[in-house]
Amino acid sequence: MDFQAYWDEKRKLIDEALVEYLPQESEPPEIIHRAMRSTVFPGGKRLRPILALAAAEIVGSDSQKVLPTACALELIHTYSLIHDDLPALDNDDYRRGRPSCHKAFGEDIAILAGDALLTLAFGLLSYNGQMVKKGTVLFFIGEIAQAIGTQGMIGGQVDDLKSEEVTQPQLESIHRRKTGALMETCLKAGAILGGGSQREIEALSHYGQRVGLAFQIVDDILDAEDTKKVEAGEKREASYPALFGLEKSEKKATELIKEAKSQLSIFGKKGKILEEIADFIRGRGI
Ligand code: GRG
Repeated sequence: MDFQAYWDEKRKLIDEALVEYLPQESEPPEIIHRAMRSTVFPGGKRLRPILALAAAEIVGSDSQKVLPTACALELIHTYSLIHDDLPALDNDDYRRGRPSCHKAFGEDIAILAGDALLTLAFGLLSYNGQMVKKGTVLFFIGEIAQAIGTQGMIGGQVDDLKSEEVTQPQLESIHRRKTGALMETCLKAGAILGGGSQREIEALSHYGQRVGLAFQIVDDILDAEDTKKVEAGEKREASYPALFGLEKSEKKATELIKEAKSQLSIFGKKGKILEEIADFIRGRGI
């Protein structure tokens, strides 16, 4: 199966499951359910849940087994976007070409919609206990809480907000926590819940760390090249291009992708899809 067909198939699987998992818009209180659904759908690339499904498959598991968890990871990602767009944080009026959640529903509902998606995600993680051994699910819930809490995504975001000048190690630490930790956890989700060996879990986790950091560096590069943002004087200090320039940033992203792909050698030919996903992250297609 070619890469685009693989992506489309997984995206469909994830979207159909999300339709089921999210409360209906007609269910009271309607406004919050509308706000949740209108941010989750039509949605973005669905990269994080696809990483989870691909990791499950590479360790020989049926991807259906990790579907609720993969969807939970997408809901967590969506919550972070809603909150990040708020006036108190990044103050973005648009998300994926449409009014951001607080622009469409008001700040009060946007805050609550983000909270509700996060809460629903933890419910889904525990629901996965029907398909996977409960001890494994409990262990993974701990992993995800760690990845998105103050030692992970939230901590990285706090340091990004509060730091004025950063050194390379500080910047790398911000990126690894803010963006990389959730992405690494997506790989671990597939590997752990899919029943991978310790060696496989470690390889996928190392792959996740590298693609996670590369993803954020590519995002920094795209931001720095965005003429509208440059003209508006929107320069992010805590970014690779601000610290190293575009050329070095491009080189670093390419190196990380190469390193990520080398982690897949233990899987032989089965590693092809994750190799292609790594290239996709570098090139940001789809
Ligand atoms: C506010 C709780 C909270 C956390 C903030 C991850 C994060 C930390 C905020 C999200 C906003 C942001 C700029 C993150 C950087 C990573 C990034 C570019 C996310 C967008 O991910 P894509 O491109 O989005 O995968 P789609 O639209 O495809 O889902």
